[in-house]
Amino acid sequence: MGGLTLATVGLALNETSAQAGAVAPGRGRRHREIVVARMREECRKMITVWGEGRGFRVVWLLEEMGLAYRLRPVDLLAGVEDDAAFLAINPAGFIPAIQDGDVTMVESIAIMEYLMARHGPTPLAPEPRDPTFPLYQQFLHLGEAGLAASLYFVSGARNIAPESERNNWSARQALEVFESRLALVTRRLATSPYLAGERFTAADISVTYALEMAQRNVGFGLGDLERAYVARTTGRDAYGRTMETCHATRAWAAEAARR
Ligand SMILES: N[C@@H](CCC(=O)N[C@@H](CS)C(=O)NCC(=O)O)C(=O)O
Repeated sequence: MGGLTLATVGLALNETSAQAGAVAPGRGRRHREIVVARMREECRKMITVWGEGRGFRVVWLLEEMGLAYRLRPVDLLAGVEDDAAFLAINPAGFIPAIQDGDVTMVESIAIMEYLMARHGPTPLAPEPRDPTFPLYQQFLHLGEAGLAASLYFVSGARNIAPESERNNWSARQALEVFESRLALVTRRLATSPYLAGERFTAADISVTYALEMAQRNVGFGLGDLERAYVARTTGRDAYGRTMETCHATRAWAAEAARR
């Protein structure tokens, strides 16, 4: 399932409109309008992901589940003050957000839980009575609350703060929190290929994103176990398709690789 950007949706509408005329020339404008209206309705029903960043997790999940979606870019670096459409979705101005019909949500992990519950069942989320459920649930949340949230502040200090603040007390504390939580991931990977158990789940999407963030944003050196794990999770077809769709993430990864 390839994601659509809004530009691609526009193109698809134009193509369909042209095709409608080409396939049924006799039926004319009215027929084309009906086809275009149907396409618009299909697009309206499609899940919209606003912004990359942690939105990458959401797109990866959608790709794994084979659900149709479109990605609406949000440029945090340019500033969102003038992006009225986005601020109407999330007045707090952070990404990602999703729209699914009448549902609007933020928080990448909550969004993943919602999508799997509403559009599942899926093997990406073990059932509560499954023996793998407790560790699945733990690592799904640890990926954000323990790892990525801490890294966010290390990254801000290292990449954005004035020189004198780059290694301040809070930045060091955030890095210590990240490293201590990472020890739980390392211990688990010593005995299991994936965090919940033998099978890839959404917990792996959550934690893999944080591990890639550690490498790309702060040049954190992962150990052998984590590196082998990231190679395993990012080797999936759905990850490849997600990278194709997420242009900003691709540019960010390429820039980090050059450094
Ligand atoms: N816990 C949130 C974190 C969201 C977050 O911090 N997003 C970053 C980009 S990945 C952002 O929008 N930062 C700008 C801001 O917080 O204003 C989640 O998992 O979605």
